[in-house]
Amino acid sequence: MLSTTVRSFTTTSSTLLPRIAHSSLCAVRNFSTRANNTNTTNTTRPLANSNSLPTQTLRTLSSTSNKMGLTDWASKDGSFKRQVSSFRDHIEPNGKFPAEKGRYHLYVSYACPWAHRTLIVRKLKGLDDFFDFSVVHPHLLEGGWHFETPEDAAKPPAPWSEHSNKTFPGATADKLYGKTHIAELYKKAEPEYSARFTVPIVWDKQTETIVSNESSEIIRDFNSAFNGLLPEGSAERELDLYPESLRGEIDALNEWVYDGINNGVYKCGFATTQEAYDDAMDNLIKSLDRVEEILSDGREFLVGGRLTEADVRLYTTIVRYDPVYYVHFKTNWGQIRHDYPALNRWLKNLYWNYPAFKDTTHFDHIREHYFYSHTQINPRRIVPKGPKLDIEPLGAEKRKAEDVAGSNKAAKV
Ligand SMILES: N[C@@H](CCC(=O)N[C@@H](CS)C(=O)NCC(=O)O)C(=O)O
Repeated sequence: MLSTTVRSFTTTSSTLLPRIAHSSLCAVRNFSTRANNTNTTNTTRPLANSNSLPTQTLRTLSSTSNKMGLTDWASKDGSFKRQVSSFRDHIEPNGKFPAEKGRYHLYVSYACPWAHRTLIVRKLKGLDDFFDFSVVHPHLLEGGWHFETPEDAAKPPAPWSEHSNKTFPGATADKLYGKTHIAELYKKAEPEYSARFTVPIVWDKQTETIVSNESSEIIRDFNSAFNGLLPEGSAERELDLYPESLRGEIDALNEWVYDGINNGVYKCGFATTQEAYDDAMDNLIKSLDRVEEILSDGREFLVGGRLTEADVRLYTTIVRYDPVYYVHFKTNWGQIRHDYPALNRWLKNLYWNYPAFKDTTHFDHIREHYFYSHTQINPRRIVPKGPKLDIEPLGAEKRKAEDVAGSNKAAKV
């Protein structure tokens, strides 16, 4: 099933933060500018949305970050600045962290769009048997992301009826150590670590440390590092989400999609001044229009007539857009399903036709996380009911067209 799925990606088809301490804001601001603009950087190893600062410098970037509250995400001018990731090593065939079956573990939140990227690529590349993953509870509370206890996780899943900070269907214990919080893993890896405790994390079981907490780089490692261990000729081994010939185009697209859309929705939602919100919204609207224009020729994938990381990176934001961002982050210029027909078609195709996308998309975690966790935006923690459909079924446009035709006919009679 997966093989067929993966194979069809490669055929050409055109038919179709951060709790940043105020004292460290300056440093972060400088770093973020560079981090957000480096998608096009290509040296010997392609860098993805990363910067070239030494890992150690990045890791000790802020000495007081986590003493700040969950809501201290905006800078003094009211705009949101995402923290630069600190752990920037790579899994690579003959590197410090070689590709080996069973050696690594992935820590994710099903709610988080950055972690979601890693789950999609893990599935697409057929890496399920290569490493397992642990899933945090969707409520991001004062102590950061937390796990179910091993005792709770061992119980049969209870029907979920209320907001429970202890258990949630699909959340797991920390499968490696039974720790209660993601923060403990950061401290284990680097006792001096004092920036935010983010997911995703790739953990090396052998040296008991974090390999990387930067999703854009993790997905590139997953894309290529294990190829030599995958069956020769298999669709998963052949699948290349970052092909050499398309790198320039993918990097260029990633750069404005990251700034305007992926991080753009957060900039809208976490803005604390009208001006910062307006700027972020203008950029978001412009960027969504630009994607809509690209997809309006009916293409199935963003770049090169094949599935690439550009689709993966855009998908994890767009699939959250109508259910969450439109309301919670006030990105209400338009809804994907009603106002961006080409983007909606592209989204539905990935979700419904490719299990790696659908099976890793957990709307219950997504909704519960954002509305419950961000009390600076939603102080009463009320989780809205809608929309009626998290995502429209395939063929909805066709049915809508028929409905329109029907009502036109009725009007004439
Ligand atoms: N640069 C990181 C960003 C990851 C990130 O910001 N993750 C958020 C969840 S969506 C997080 O873990 N936040 C926890 C916190 O800031 O305390 C990546 O792309 O991997």
